[in-house]
Amino acid sequence: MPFVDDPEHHLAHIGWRTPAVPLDTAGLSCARVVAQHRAGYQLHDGAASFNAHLAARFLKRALDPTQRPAVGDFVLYAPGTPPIIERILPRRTELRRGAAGEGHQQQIIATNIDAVLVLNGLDGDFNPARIERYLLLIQDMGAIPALVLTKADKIADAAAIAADLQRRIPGIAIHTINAKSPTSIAPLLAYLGPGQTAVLVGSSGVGKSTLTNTLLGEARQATQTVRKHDSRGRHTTTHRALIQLPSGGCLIDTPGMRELRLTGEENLEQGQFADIDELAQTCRFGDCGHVGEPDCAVRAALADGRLDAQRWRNYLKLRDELTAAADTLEAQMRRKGEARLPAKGFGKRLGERYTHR
Ligand SMILES: Nc1nc2c(ncn2[C@@H]2O[C@H](COP(=O)(O)OP(=O)(O)OP(=O)(O)O)[C@@H](O)[C@H]2O)c(=O)[nH]1
Ligand SMILES: [Mg+2]
Ligand SMILES: [Zn+2]
Repeated sequence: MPFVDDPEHHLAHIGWRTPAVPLDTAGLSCARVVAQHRAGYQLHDGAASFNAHLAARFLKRALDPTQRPAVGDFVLYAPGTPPIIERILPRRTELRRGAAGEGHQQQIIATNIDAVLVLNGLDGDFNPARIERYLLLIQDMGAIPALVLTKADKIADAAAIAADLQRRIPGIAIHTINAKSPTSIAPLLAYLGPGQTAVLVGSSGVGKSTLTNTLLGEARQATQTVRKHDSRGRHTTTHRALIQLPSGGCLIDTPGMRELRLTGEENLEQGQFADIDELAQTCRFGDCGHVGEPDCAVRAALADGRLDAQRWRNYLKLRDELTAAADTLEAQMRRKGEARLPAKGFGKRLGERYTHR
């Protein structure tokens, strides 16, 4: 970590946690990326926000987009008109998703975050399979995942739905809220103390910006009603924005994601699906396909209700998708001549493990 001169401790107000040590940063200053839009980058140094441009090397077309500055990054910039972003400081954490298209495989959603709050609406948006997909993506990134069920004020049995869901995703905190009510959202402040950064993710219309505004205590982010017939949002938020909260924490509001692709580095053997993997290992045949073989532990668990049928179907779907994504990622790295395994170190073994489909 390079040393950063922050005599006034301003950076602490924008989520900087390493003790600032005055030393040579070769005429560069430090700030955090708080927004990125068509017009360029917006930085904040804890005292004020300002626009900045990227140094030429970040603009090379061949550059992997994950190596460009992203919202949440601490960067070193050369002061001037305009300020020029020269370097990205090492990221504490990164939230990535798979990217559509041929070229590059992954996309950064946010960096240097401590908690990922996954929002799901208790209206027509409610979707446990999508929640499991989000949790899989977050699993090994080093931030705490938590689930936020919004619009609890719109239905009668919110607590029962949350309890059901908790059985499906044990070990993950679930908060059931009305995003418009300051008292209702108070438990979320636990993720947003001084120095902490949390990111809000979820489909359009779930209430990410509504929650942001309630945490802020003012209507800064635009919000819009959802479509009546299917509860879908209207893609109101168009770029990611890091916002300082009165609680001392930082919150990143994001645009609703249309599609949530796996990166290819996720791990189905550990985490929320570990029980299924364990179960499958007790089938009589080591290569059991779980489709009618004798002494199949998975079929037995499905039959007596120990394994939820919808959860099993989602597992199979995610497994197939993960196999394909891992293959693509591996091929891409081979093409680029990169010998290293993906960050989470999973791609190689995946093909071997899940060949029996
Ligand atoms: N009753 C109720 N309405 C909510 C709640 N949360 C959000 N809403 C409403 O849902 C609509 C969509 O909320 P937004 O905050 O714009 O949703 P978003 O997740 O930011 O959507 P995008 O920016 O499009 O991704 C608005 O009309 C909000 O008032 C809630 O907990 N209860
Ligand atoms: Mg929004
Ligand atoms: Zn089996």
